[in-house]
Parts: sequence; structure tokens; C-alpha cells
Amino acid sequence: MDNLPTPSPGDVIAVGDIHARYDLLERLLDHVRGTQAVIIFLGDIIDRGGQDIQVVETIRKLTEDPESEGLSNVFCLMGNHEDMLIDAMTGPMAQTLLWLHNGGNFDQYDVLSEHLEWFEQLPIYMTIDETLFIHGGLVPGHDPLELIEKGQASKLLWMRSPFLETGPRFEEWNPNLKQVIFGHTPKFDVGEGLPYTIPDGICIDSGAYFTNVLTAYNVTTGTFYSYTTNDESTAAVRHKRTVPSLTGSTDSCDG
Ligand SMILES: [Mn+2]
Repeated sequence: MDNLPTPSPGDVIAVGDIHARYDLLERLLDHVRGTQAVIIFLGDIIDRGGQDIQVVETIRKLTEDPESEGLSNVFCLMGNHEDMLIDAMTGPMAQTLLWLHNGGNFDQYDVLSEHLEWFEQLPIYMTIDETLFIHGGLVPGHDPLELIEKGQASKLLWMRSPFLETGPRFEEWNPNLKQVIFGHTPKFDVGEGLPYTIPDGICIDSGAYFTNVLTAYNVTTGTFYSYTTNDESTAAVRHKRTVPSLTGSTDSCDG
């Protein structure tokens, strides 16, 4: 952890998909604890990794009492996996099967259900200054509020094409926004555990649940942090243009 620069008070740090990897969440917390940074989890905190309860209870407590870990504010956005879990708990049996098919942890279903109301209030997206944060992506050229008001939020949570190819097209609906930070679609053809850019956007989902690398991005300083299960956690200052661009193949896991 010595080789990671310490964030400054008020720095805004987005965190990619954790997918129930409490061991990697702990690495992040060891780094940011006591710094008074602002933390934004980009959703998909549950499923696949096995440590759902520890992750949910820790992140929920952080959002409700950030000062307990010396953070100035903590937000958690909704991912498609949280959305599936809500449907599994409130919808027909087919929704439960969909959640299980996507890595849902049935052993922890009862404890997770105690957090249903917390999951239900998670925001779909947020903005800070010229940056928009969201789990999956945007419909290019459209304000996400339009879709949310039409009851189509899940489209944003599952978004891949055409957003990954074209970017958000902010100039068509909000020229004050300049970049979108999102998760959901790790790309293994650009290098395992690496973030990548799209037009006006950066994806920081590094597939933590099987690459063993959790990625965060300090938006204020332009620094990426990679947390690993050994002592090789690293930081790299990479301006957008030097992050590998998404080209060609859109092969990926199913989110
Ligand atoms: Mn996802």
C-alpha cells in the first residue's frame, strides 16, 4: 500500500464493480480511510464473489456514516445486479432464477433481504461538476432522467451498445458535462484488469471477481488505483488518451 499516493480531502474517487469481493474492498478502505475523500461505488457490489453480506453491510454503513471511516461522503449507485436482486425479492419466481443465473448467492438471500429498502433507494446516476457517474452507460444523446421517468432505468443499468462505441454525446443534451465514469463491461482484450476509454468516458470495471484486481479512479487528480490481493496494489496517473481505447471486439462477460 506504500506505493499508493494518499488522496487529499475532497478528492472524488469512483470505484468499479466489486462483485462481493470483500477482500478487495478492504484494500480500498485501507487506502482511503481517514483521507476525507468522497467515494462513489458504481454498483454491482453483490453477486459472484461470495462475500456479499460483508460487502453490503460495509458499504451501507459507509453511505450512512462516512465519518466512521474518515471519509467526507460515500455514495453507492445501483447496478444491474442490485436491480436483479430487488426483482428477485419482489417479483415472480422467474426473476429469482434470473438473479441466481447471474451469480446470485442464495445462501445469503435471507440476510440480503434485510437490506431490500436500502437497495431500492440506490440512485441510478449522479453528477459532480462536469462528470457523470453511472453503472452501465447512457443512451447516446439522451438525458438519463428521460429514461428513468419512462420507467426504463434498467436500460441504463445494462447498457453496452451503442454507448460503448459512440459515448454519451453530451453535446446533444447537456454540454456542461464532459465525461462519464462507468463500470459493468470489463474488456479483457485490452489487458486484464485495465480501465479503458470510450468517447468522453472511462470504464473502470476490471472484472474484480475473477481478475483479482479492483480498479478505482480519482477523478480530481486523474489517477487510477489498482487494488490486488497481494502487495502489488499500484497507482498510475494516466490521462485519458493514454488509457487503452476500446477497439474491435466487444467480447465480455455478461456483466
Ligand atoms: Mn453490471
